[in-house]
Amino acid sequence: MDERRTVKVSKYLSKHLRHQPERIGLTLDQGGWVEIDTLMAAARAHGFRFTREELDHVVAHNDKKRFAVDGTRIRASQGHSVEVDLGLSAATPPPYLYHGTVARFLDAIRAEGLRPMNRHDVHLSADRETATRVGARRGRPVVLPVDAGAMHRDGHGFRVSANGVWLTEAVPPRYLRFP
Ligand code: HQG
Repeated sequence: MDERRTVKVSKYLSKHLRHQPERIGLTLDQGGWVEIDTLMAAARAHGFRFTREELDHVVAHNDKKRFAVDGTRIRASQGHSVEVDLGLSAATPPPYLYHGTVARFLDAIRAEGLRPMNRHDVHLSADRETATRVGARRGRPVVLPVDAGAMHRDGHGFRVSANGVWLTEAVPPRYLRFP
């Protein structure tokens, strides 16, 4: 399966497993899961065909391991805008986590901290390299270290997704290190 096709199927899955399942008549369960057969039939009925082999390839080789398969079901591991309960348990973060953004957001972030915007949670990375890639989606990346150890001591909850993305509700400005 070539890279372009992998990205195309992955983007299609992200769109319908995270954001707009109703666009192809899908209903996710509370945990965000859907039967693979149902997903494939719904996609086909709405003009996008992919094989089970292609789906398995995307699940296994997707650059961020965005999707998880459990028996006959699939879900996105994180990044939803629709209401789902991923059932992730609380986790103790490393002392520092990193957020990748761009300069034009810094004034707002200085004033109000990091907010989840359209997603459920603020997404943080365990290493600078990943945060740099996240920021680079929007322009020249700026990486903000987050004092996750202090946040955790102060009672802020953290969870970590199946693909290693750290999630928290919000990051107040005092826990951020600005350039
Ligand atoms: C910014 C991708 C103004 C924030 C990535 C970001 C990640 C603020 C944008 C995942 C703000 C939200 C998430 C504030 C935050 N004022 N701007 N107070 N607080 N922002 O896409 O972290 O490919 O929702 O800096 O790899 O960029 O989807 O979050 O620029 O893991 O799997 O508002 O998405 O993964 O953007 O990315 P997003 P994100 P996938």
